[in-house]
Amino acid sequence: MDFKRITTDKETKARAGTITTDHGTIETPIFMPVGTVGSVKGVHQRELKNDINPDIILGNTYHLYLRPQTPILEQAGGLHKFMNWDRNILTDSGGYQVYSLSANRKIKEEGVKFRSHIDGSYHVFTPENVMEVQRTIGADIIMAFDECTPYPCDYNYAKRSMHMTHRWLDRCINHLEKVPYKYNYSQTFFPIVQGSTYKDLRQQSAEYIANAGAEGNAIGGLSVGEPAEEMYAMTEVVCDILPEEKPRYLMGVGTPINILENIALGVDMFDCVMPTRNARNGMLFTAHGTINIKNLKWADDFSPIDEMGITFVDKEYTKAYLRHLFTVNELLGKQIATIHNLGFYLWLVREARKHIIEGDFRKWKEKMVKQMDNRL
Ligand code: PRF
Repeated sequence: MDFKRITTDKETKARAGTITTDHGTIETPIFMPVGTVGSVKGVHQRELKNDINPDIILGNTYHLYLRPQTPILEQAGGLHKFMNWDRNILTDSGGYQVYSLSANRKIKEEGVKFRSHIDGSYHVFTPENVMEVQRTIGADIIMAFDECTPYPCDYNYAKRSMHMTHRWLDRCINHLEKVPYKYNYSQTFFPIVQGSTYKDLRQQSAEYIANAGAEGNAIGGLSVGEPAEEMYAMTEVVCDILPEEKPRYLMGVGTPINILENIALGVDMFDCVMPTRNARNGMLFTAHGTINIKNLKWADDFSPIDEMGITFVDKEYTKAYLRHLFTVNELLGKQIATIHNLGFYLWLVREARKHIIEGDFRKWKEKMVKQMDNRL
């Protein structure tokens, strides 16, 4: 993997760059649509590519390990082939989903024992087996196995957990050396900073992670319910320590405003279920604020979904029609809203990149943050 910084903003810490892997070049900052179980929910790969056009999407080790399971992915020749996606994929390690979804999880030094949220069956994730599963899934970027602490989190728990995440990191790295790539392209490994909302722990963790010398680094444990100001404070502390010549990935963030604020702090990569999940509940993100398309006020609004939108749905359908689809619970409504929201998120990061390169990112960001903080 190769990361090139094209521009570093003079007024903020924002960067514009490119990440190149065997599956192509990713322009950063980037938002990665979430394709948890090997599909970006409700979106054809063809629409994803032609209309939304992200350079990279995200998959989840936890879900893919449970279904279709690794032997099927191996027979398919990896997730790219299985789902017919020839651009980049990043897989999360399960170090978050196992805590948020599974039942009866027991966290020990060895790993996490948990029960599947699907059928209650017992499983164990260790740093070692999670690396093997990620080799088999075959994403271009694979993540360390970590513990994402909840918010709020007692200081002593956060500290013990952070040290365990660091020991798990060493085990991930040792094991990866023993397990070769499965397919004819390489994989890049990203470790994850933890430390809850404690500045000293975040500093310690960022130093440990930076020392691991990986090709890119991630920030975990944020956007778990803490106030946005605390998240930004932690991102700032960590970005000051993580090497500037390597990409930084802030996991599971967030709202359009969160994304712009964190880009300003030096983050290059984001993922979040918000544009896809909220779309399925009728929430649309636009440059002028959020819309709840189910509201009565849209019933006779025959204007396009989003005059400024970049995807075909924005101009081909009206708000009144989309509201109707939600009212009668038609699948198509969720699909249209998902394409709109992902198109908007990708537009937002591309605009951010353009303004970083042009040198007026701070001013543009301030205007956008104000504008997007509305309910329409
Ligand atoms: N760890 C991992 N994945 C994650 C997170 C984390 O802390 C988060 C936190 N917002 C989202 N996804 N492995």
